[in-house]
Amino acid sequence: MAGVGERGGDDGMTHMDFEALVALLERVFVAHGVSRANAAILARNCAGAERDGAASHGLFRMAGYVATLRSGWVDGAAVPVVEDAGASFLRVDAANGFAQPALAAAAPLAMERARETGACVIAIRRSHHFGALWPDVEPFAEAGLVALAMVDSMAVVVPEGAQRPVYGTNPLAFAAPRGDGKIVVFDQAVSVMAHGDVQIAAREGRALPPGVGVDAAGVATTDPHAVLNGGALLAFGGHKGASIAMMIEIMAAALTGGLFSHEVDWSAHPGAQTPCTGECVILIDPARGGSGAGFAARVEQLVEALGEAGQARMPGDRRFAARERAMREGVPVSSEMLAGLEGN
Ligand code: NDP
Ligand code: PYC
Repeated sequence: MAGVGERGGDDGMTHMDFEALVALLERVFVAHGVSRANAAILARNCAGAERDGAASHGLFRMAGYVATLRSGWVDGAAVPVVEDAGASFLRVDAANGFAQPALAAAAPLAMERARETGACVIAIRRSHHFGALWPDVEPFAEAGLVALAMVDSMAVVVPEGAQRPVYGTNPLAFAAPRGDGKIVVFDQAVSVMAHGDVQIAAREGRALPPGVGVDAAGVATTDPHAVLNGGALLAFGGHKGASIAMMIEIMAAALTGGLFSHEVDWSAHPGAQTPCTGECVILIDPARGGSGAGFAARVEQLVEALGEAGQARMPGDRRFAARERAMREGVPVSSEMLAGLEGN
């Protein structure tokens, strides 16, 4: 039976009020040892991905969070420590906790510093990131700043010409203000497909499109199981994407003091799925640039030019449309998923 804030449908889906979904996920996190403060951040992040139709990092991930917490690999109650490393540089020790609470701890001071000095680097180490990256940049752009975020993950991407995976699926997200209080935003893995989407394809018995990955012998395959069991993903754009993967390893790990994707070793923690690596976020105050207060208008001009040239869809458009629909009609959640979450 549908509970408070829920509406059952004929299709076996319950349309949940977003805040009710956040509250449910918070309860799951807290039940598995996450502090209330951290649970509030992680629950909003995961529910937000589901609301936005970003299935690879939505509710599907809850089982992985729970298994990881049970394994003792991550500290859900970690208290991040923000260290002042210079006028435009904050270091954050996430203390083997999740990256999002570490970013939240640094964000107010980082925004202040970006406005005071023109920019601020947030270098987070010893952090677990298991979510979508756009929530780490969107709020900054909504506040008028340009934001770039990078995370390394676990070695599942084979470098161009190499024999084994070294890079993570390393997402890169960017957001900037445009006219009318809107923002431009993109968020993409460096692999042709996110590892989460390969897992979903495997679970649903779907083949992968050609060009996504290789099997354990390095031979191209469309079998998601072959990619997941000893195979590897390819970087988008061949050597060009691989170089971006390398940059993200350097920025998110070497610069922050976190681990490279290939250094993640969770073998002593069966069930662990959240890579403990690092995250680098760079904030820029666009008012310091040559367009000054006209920056957002300049971005809008670019968006208009893209539209006039025939680009019908901007990155973020699909998610924003899904978000609007879900806020109006509720977030669709399958009965099976809902039962699992309610049973913790
Ligand atoms: P997608 O390939 O689905 O999308 C990448 C970006 O391209 C999005 O901004 C998307 O916008 C945009 N886009 C897609 N199609 C078009 C189009 N036709 N025209 C214009 N723009 C388009 O994302 P990925 O599979 O690469 O990544 C999925 C998620 O996985 C991301 O949120 C990422 O952060 C997360 N991830 C997290 C990792 C971690 O370590 N925490 C590791 C790897 C991935 P829109 O969103 O509106 O569709
Ligand atoms: O989907 O590639 C992925 C991923 C890795 C870590 C979290 N998500």
